[in-house]
Amino acid sequence: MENYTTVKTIIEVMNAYGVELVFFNPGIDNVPFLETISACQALGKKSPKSILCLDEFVTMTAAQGNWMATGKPQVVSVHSELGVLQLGGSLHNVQWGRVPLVFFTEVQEPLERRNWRDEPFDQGMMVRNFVKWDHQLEPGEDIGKVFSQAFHVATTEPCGPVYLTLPRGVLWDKGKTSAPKTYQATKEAPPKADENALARAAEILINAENPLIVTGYSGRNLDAVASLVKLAETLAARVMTSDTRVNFPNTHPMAAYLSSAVGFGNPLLTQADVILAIDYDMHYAAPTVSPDPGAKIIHIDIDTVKKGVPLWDKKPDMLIKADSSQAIPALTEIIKNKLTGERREQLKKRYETLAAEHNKLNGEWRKLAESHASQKPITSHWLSYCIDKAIDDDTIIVNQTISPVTTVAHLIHRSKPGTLLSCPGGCIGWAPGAALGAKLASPDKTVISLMGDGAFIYGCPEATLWSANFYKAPFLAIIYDNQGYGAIKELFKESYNVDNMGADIASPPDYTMIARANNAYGRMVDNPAEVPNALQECLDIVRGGQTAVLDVRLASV
Ligand SMILES: Cc1ncc(C[n+]2csc(CCOP(=O)(O)OP(=O)(O)O)c2C)c(N)n1
Repeated sequence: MENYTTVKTIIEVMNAYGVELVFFNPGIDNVPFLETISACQALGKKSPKSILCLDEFVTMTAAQGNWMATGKPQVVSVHSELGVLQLGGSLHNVQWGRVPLVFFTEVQEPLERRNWRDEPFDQGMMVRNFVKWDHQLEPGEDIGKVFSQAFHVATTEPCGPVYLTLPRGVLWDKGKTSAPKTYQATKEAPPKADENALARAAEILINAENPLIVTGYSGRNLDAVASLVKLAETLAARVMTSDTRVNFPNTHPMAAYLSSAVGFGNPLLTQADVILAIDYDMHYAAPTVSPDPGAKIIHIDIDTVKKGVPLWDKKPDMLIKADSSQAIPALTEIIKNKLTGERREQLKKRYETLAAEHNKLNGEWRKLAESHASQKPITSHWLSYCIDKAIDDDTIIVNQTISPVTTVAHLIHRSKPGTLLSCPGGCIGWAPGAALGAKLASPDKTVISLMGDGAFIYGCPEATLWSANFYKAPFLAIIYDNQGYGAIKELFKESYNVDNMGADIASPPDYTMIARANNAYGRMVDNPAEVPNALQECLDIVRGGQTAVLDVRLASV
């Protein structure tokens, strides 16, 4: 084992922060690092395990999936300038996902390289819009301190990616072995909500006639799911959850359902008199639905600055910076103590009305899906309904469906914390890589990724399936195959009433052959009657240790 002293220090810091995997794609610069962790593994020394991904997009996407399933900080190692460029939109996704992740490369040498304005080449600039911190190691700087600081920044809420660049000489350093230093993770206590602010929020919420709780990523703390259930039950308030996580079980009577007849728009948002937003971002492509101008907005978030994404373009009436897993139970306690007997009775009635509405809408969605049982081509309703029937409560759904997203959200039921992971960012191609990362984290669970045909191709299927096979991390990929970029076509139709803008994946590739070429099982179905059996067959194969791709041909949109 070569004695790369810098690399050994980096590994010590990773061990201190509990890093278990390094998702990598190699170049000459990360050879000492990869060589050292391989040697550590061979010698039974503590170090993260390396996972080779054949495309950089997959490294970072798998790290995101792995973090969402484990909560552990992540490391990505790619090749210099070119590796970083190839990360592409996966970096946008980890930024939106607030993933505690450190990635590092060699700085492109020679260091004298200049741009056209004769300024020194600035490698960190490539990613500066997407990271919490980037830093180029200066001569004489203590590498252990720099890496410790990188992890501290990345893992402090609101978490996010950090990029370090190291001159080649530093990475290849074989200095004298000094006594090994030990490092300790520094952890800041997350902010606690101000009690007076919570008391004021409680008052507003108790008096609301039509409150709506909107949540985005509170379910990253698994305990926050049960406490949000208690809050919703105490207040008799509906909860509209993003699909990023199980923030709130969509099986619960207070889970906000929309009518299947509603197209664009969201009446719940426009009708609410008080909105309690918890850990919520406006999505980059948020629909143009706004709350009632008179509605009061209370916003509890770990990230109150939001880097220029104000909620519905409106300043909240109350903004409370807090760790929601602490703030939600504290708020519930205050509400419980403030509720009069009379108000309790009124809320009980409201609860019954809302629960009846939830059950009615749930029934309508199911009936609609059942009515498609023999409809050809297969509909996304029937497919989602069949998936719901085929999975157990512990199955992890990794979802990046685009045009059928509302159908998936209403028909695939998730109640256990941690059993739904979706992409908070906008870069397509996330589901296969994230499923790989989630399966590596949860070898005992069934992992199913859902995506469109466009997303499957963006997701570097060969690279992802190769790693899934090599590292024995089998998952099922289900393609909602509408033979095109459905969402874009729908937008075009809506805006310009044009039916075909040329965004069809006409004469689609045979996705089952892509699967087979990578030692995965592949099956295509176009008959609705075959969907339940095909799902069962693929699940049996995945549980038997082989990745499977199920291409479900839907109507082209
Ligand atoms: C990397 C990237 N390129 C382009 C887009 C723009 N875009 C948004 S939705 C979409 C269509 C996705 O197609 P598919 O995954 O098949 O889902 P569908 O819309 O058909 O449901 C595209 C191209 C994007 N978000 N990310």
